[in-house]
Amino acid sequence: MGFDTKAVHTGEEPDFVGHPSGDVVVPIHLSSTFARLDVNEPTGGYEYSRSGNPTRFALEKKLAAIENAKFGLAFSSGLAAETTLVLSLLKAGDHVVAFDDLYGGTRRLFSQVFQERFGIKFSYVDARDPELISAAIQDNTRIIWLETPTNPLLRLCDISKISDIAHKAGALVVVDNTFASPYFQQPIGLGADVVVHSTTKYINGHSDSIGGALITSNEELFKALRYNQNAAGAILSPFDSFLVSRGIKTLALRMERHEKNAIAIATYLENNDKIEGVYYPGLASHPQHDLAKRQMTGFSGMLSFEIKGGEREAQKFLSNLHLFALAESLGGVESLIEHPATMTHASIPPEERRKIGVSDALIRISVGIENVEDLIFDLDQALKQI
Ligand code: P1T
Repeated sequence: MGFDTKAVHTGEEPDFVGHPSGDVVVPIHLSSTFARLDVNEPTGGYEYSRSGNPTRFALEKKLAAIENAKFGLAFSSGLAAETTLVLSLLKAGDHVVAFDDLYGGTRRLFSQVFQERFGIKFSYVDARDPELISAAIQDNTRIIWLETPTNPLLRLCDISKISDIAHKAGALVVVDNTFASPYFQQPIGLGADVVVHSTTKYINGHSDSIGGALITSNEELFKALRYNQNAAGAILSPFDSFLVSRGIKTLALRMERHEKNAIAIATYLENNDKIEGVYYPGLASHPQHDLAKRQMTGFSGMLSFEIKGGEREAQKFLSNLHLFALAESLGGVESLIEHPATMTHASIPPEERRKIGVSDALIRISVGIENVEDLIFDLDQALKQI
């Protein structure tokens, strides 16, 4: 079945037995608990909505289907999904090798919470070079944690190559697939063990729900994740589960438009003399363009660039915009723009940021699905004023 067909139908097949009304959209089951006829057995298969809820389960089935995997789990945020994954797989003394360019909140969770307070160790390496991953692996390395493309520098890493290295060393591979979305990249098929999503972004796509997901085809792993999802309790609500299911139905259409607009904007920026460098995997000038073509089926709608000058010019440019909202987050239908050094990545110490390459002149755009001429007009008038 094609991606777009699964996105519309999976998890929401009309069920004339369970719901004789024949709903073509999964109902929002708000009940926090479920009555039973017999003390020994939950009659309808559900007990309590933290452990299982029909609306959430429908979404979880859809999430697995669109990643071409077996099992999906939905959480109350991307970071809640990440926390549950760490709780499920790691203990004090374990070691993780992570891409050095990660969402700032992920690095904060790793460094400030799990390393400082729970004794789990993290090494950050430039995963563009798989040799650096090999070199960082220790006897106690349990996870290789990747984002590709990365937030905010749009760097890529080779999922299959790194999966081979990790599996030989007995480590699992986690890929945060938020920036590509399952429409353009499916890491499980490339060898990854678990996919992480902030469903807040492309998957929901309308900037009106915070959520996260874990997806795997490994049954043993799934059971551990399901156990800890219930034990720790950071589940997605029934109403948000409905919203995310609805969002997924248009994911294929939205991603096509996000990409088309992003290519046009990246090309415009690359030819503007007030811009120093444009980071977008769809540009032939991107150093990993070939890997992007091999590993992804499209380049998505995220890009970043350096404005000539520095923080002052960046801030002036941002305040000149009318159509782009100056806001954190990404992946919604509306275009957003932000300054990573003071916004999404402010929690990373400045010297660490500089080491990775997140400069004070860096600006990140989440290209929406508006008319691209309007978007370029807005960027152009804002650049002309600095
Ligand atoms: O915000 P939340 O749903 O908890 O997801 C965290 C998260 C995880 N992974 C990636 C790649 C992300 O980009 C995020 C959230 N990022 C932003 C809010 C942002 O503006 O970059």
